[in-house]
Amino acid sequence: MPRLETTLRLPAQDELQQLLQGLLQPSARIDSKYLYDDRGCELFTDICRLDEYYPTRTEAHIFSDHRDAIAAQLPDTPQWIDLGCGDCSKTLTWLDAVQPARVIGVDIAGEFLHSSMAAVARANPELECVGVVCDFTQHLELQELLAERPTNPPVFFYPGSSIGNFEPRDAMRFLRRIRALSGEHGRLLIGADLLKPRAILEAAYDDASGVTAAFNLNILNVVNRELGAEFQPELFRHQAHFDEAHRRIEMHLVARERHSVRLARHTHRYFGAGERIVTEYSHKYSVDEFRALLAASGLHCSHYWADPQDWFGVFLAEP
Ligand code: AVJ
Repeated sequence: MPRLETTLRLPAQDELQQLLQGLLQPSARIDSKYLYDDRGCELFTDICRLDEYYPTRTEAHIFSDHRDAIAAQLPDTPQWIDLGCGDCSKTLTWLDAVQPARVIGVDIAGEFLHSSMAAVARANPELECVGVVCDFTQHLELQELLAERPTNPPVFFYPGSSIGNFEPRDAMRFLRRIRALSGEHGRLLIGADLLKPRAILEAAYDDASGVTAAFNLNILNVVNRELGAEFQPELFRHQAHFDEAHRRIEMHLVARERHSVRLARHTHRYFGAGERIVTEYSHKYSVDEFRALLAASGLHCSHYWADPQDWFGVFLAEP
């Protein structure tokens, strides 16, 4: 059986305080991590299969077209760290080419992580598998674990353009953390969604069949559960728009009519008609901008791969 380490008790009291504080700001916010409860993970899987949602499919093509060339640039028998591994399906496609000494799956969803690591271990009896449960966007505490195998450099695998969820300053903080854990021979293999015409971007985040709308609205059910709040999802509608100035898709929930929501004991918030809650940013980069972000984080981009349309970029970076 794989090892499972839990470095976070969730949901911690201070996280719930943060959630509440975000909802009480003049411009209300819910952290996008609350999108991913069980139902949210299911809906996100559905999103990845939508015609309009190109990132997952495009990245998968880049990976399968260049798998051996990418693997050839990685250190031998690395420790493969899948950040936000989910069901570990992306990692499974790399095992043959990379031959890692062990796989470390990191995710915030503990039970899910345990069963997916168990499945990886079952299919690869020789492979050492470790699951680490934590909110790695806040606390990536892997130094002790990595130090158990000092001769196997880490390869951090961060696909899917999840980096786009961070605002650039936080992205840099996170990448610096990865750099600090990399040692001399560590590498980062990361996927980033690239700038493209607004219509394509907006359709990807507001699909015709309404899956993304359901995904966004589901966050209110999560908040209701976590906080004991009383949001009525039907009083909000999904909106996604590309903010040119910040170069990001913003997902909002827009109040359909004025109403007041109980958030917690003795705490209500009034929403005017048209007032918004920001639920997710998804930043888009040019290749040069993303290289610059890596550089500002102390990481040098040594190789880069893209699809023929330049819609999505895969970057390999080293300290
Ligand atoms: C998983 C964060 C990369 O930003 O494209 C998909 C999440 N939100 N549709 C993204 C998402 C709405 C996705 N990431």
